[in-house]
Amino acid sequence: MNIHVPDTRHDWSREEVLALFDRPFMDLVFEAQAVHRRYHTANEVQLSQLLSIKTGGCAEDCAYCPQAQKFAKDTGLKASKLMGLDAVLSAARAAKDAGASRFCMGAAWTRPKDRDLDDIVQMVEGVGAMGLQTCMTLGMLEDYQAKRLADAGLDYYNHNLDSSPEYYKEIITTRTFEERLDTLEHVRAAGINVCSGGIVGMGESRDDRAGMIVSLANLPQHPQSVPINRLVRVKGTPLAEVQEIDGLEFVRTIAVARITMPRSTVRLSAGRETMSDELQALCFMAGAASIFRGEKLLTTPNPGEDRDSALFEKLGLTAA
Ligand code: SAM
Ligand code: DTB
Ligand code: SF4
Repeated sequence: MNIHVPDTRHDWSREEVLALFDRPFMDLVFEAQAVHRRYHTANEVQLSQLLSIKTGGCAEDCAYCPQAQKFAKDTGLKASKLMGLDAVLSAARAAKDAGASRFCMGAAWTRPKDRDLDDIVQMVEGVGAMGLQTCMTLGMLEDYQAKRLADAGLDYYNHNLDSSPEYYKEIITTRTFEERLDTLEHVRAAGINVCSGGIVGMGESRDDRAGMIVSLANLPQHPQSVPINRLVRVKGTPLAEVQEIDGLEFVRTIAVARITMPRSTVRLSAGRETMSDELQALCFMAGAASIFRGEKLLTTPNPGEDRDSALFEKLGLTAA
């Protein structure tokens, strides 16, 4: 089947997106790479670095997440308080020296308290002053909180839809899909770039993966950044033993995100630690153009500098 993909649409049906998923693999990946080259620089991959500025002890019950307090006795993850400004700035400086262009700070909160935002604003200003792009992921945001972050110069806010509206309910019971959409609306209205994607490999169906992409692609504006995470199965979380998603199905998900949101940067996010070079190469072929660098994501391992520079060298990729 040949689907004509015009510039930027916001009226995708689940059937259409499923039809993309159903295409012969080579056709799908070829088209994804063609779309990629129309709007983005070929062979260039943007490097972000994560820092968990407040780890664990979270009141939400996201079944994938090692930071939920509910699973702490099984994961053994220790909660910590919000990091101090100096420690955050020195981590950011090290990330910049190592080649990152964006610094993403994550907190295991349902939502930030207003008094936390005073500290957060200083972090945004300090990291931004180093010439790094700034990203925060702090949970749900009210409109006035988003405006404060925008005034501080925050470049991106990450808040994932995580799955389809239906499967979301199987994964998180403490807050709703609609609340997620409200936060994205507040971020967008404040003029901050939206970073929103999801996780695949949580036991969802292809229909759910299509539903997640439809929800992202039919937002009033496509998120500027779309992270596609492959579940990191953490011992002690309810999803620790779930069947791992087939690698080629993961590549298909990246390709479909690429085609449906042509101007967005699709990010090959969590899950690279257990991926072969070949699987990552297919993800780049399918239009992924951003990764997290460094040895750690928020709490789980990531490939690290040596493996990544060897991979970039082998593939002729350049870091941006
Ligand atoms: N607490 C905030 C929130 O949930 O919005 C921000 C931090 S939270 C850890 C950020 C995102 O990390 C989640 O939305 C989820 O998509 C991703 N994530 C968490 N645990 C993961 C895992 N085990 N594998 C893959 N992605 C994960
Ligand atoms: C996103 O989509 N993936 C990143 C970032 N946004 C915050 C987080 C991945 C977390 C993986 C599990 C961990 O290291 O705790
Ligand atoms: Fe808390 Fe975020 Fe983890 Fe959910 S994903 S448990 S909100 S830290």
